[in-house]
Amino acid sequence: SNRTMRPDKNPYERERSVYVRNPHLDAMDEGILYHLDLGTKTHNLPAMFGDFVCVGGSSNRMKAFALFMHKELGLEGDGDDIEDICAGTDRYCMFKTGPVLSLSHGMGIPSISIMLHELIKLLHHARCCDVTIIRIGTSGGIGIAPGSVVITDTAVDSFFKPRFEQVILDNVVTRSTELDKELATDLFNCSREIPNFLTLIGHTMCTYDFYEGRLDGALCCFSREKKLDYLKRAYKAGVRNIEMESTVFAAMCGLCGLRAAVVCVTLLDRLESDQINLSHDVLVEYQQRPQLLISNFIKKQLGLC
Ligand code: R2B
Ligand code: URA
Repeated sequence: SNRTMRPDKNPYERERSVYVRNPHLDAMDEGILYHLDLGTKTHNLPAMFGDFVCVGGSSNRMKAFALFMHKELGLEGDGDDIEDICAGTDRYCMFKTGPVLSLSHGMGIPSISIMLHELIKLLHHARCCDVTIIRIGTSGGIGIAPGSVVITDTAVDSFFKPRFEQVILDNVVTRSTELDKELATDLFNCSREIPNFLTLIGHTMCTYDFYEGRLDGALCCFSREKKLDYLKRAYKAGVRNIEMESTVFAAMCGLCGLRAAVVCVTLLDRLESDQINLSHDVLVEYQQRPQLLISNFIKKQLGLC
């Protein structure tokens, strides 16, 4: 395999396989990854190996990240000819630059969950070991300056609990949402070398909707005071930002043996406002912050800096 050594890792630690936890899969004669437009019979999946997987909501941003990594890793060419591996579908996009796979996941729990099922099967078919997966995204901050980057230690639900409730048939199954603490610490240590913006470790709250907890949606049935009271309780419980994918991401990666992290920039302080009124340029620069941190981390892991 073209797996790279993590220089700071105990070499005797067993490689972590990617587990699919589904006894039916082995009996299937072909594995079709429908929303990625890939399959075991049509593609040589082991050749698409990736040590690092980075996922994020928007397809353009994940393409930009792939091009940025191409440059940062000093790969040949300008990367302009980089191809979308999932070009046959417009549900998600996927790019590979060196050992880094960059994928989009859309917005919200259902969208990222569909992508993760297929990505995890892809990593399984590709016989990947020791995969590090990082979600780089945007979020709303609580009590921190806009533009700060939050590395999630634990993803929590709207009740500030580290759990994800998945409806399976007509049962509710509760899954844990702990993330890899060592990876979060490694990332935080990397951030110390990037002085341009504040990075911190905190809990991330994952909601089922963008607008229902805000004052600026099409529907709202609570007062500004009630909203602030809730967000202050969230802050007290250790929550520093809000987004819409972290709980299911943490739960699925945890169950399937992927070392996972969530790194999101905050676009506003939700204690101050709900409307995102950043200029296009500032928004673009903010969204590059998690990318900068992750590229630094990956280069370190590869022994390139
Ligand atoms: C953060 O930003 C998106 C909504 O604007 C959503 O995907 C998320 O989690
Ligand atoms: N993304 C979210 O989920 N919430 C915000 O407030 C901003 C971005």
